[in-house]
Amino acid sequence: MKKLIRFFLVSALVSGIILYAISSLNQSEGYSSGNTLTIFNWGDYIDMDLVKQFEKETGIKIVYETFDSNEAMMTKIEQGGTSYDIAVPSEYMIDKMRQEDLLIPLNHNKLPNLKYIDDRFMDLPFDPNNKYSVPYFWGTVGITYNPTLLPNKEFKSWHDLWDPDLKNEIILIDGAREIIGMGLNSLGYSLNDTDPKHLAEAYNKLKKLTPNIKAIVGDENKLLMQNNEAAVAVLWSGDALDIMWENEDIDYVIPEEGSNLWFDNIVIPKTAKNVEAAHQFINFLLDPKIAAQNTEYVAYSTPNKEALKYMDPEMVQDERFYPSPELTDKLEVYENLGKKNLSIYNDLFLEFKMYRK
Ligand code: N2P
Repeated sequence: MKKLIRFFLVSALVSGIILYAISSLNQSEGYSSGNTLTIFNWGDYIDMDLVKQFEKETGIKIVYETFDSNEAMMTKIEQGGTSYDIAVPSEYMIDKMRQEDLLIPLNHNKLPNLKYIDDRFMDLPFDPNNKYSVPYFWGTVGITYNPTLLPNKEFKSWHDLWDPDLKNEIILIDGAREIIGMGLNSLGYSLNDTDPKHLAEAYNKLKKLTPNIKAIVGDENKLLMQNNEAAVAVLWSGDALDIMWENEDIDYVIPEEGSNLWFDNIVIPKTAKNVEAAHQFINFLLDPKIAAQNTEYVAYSTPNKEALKYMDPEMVQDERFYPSPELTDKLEVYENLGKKNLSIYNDLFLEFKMYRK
């Protein structure tokens, strides 16, 4: 009996020592369960090597999830479920989130690298003084096309998409603001227009585009264009550049009637559980060399002016992706149109997608 007790005592001691050793090992690597950072970002929107580098440098474990539209992101955040420490909405959604009290004010003292952001991207109307958000990437919406597949076509205006020769050739990005906005812009209206008559006109105009539409998709648009499966796509500038890196025939234009200029910023949602690590991660991404590496991977335009110095000059000097302030001044930024109007846009877009089927 004594032997048995001794055996149990010794084995309890030994397993205690082993458990202690494992847990202190974990802590020295920083992988204690409390030190996790949960990130919610657009698809294809970070160099994953940087995520690994951050984990290694800090011992913080990153849980990474993606979304493909502001609306999808917002629905998930409102549902609760997962507590995200970081999210990356666009400007109109940031405005909405801050009005709905869904964001935590940032501690700028913990973000010394914020000084590297170009003033042009700071203190914008959707977030005065950057109380809640830090610039991540920016860009435009435009037309990507493959002149090799369409030798005699020119793309200058939104109207060019309605050309009957483009039957089943066009890919549209799966975004309500983008596509309803394009319909409005093509009629000479603002992409923030909320006049029901104008919206109905835009909807009818989009319906007429249906025969030319091959697909309405998210990130898959890139593969379809790269593999010459579609000749034209309406998409965000950085996706266009990414496509062009793989298929040099392709070009990108911002239509002459006007288009959208957007800003994606990083925020800390109210549900965050690791606000400290969120600040650490944001400051890490703002580091000029890190931002340069991220930009050269993601292909979108960086607001980090110091990062531009570390990047391929060809990329930075390309006016299609770094349009001058004179051009961007002519583009429109999405406004937060309010709950009612935003749902009208979403409903119209859904109806349009149903109509196509
Ligand atoms: C990246 C999506 C970019 C988001 N795949 C444009 N707001």
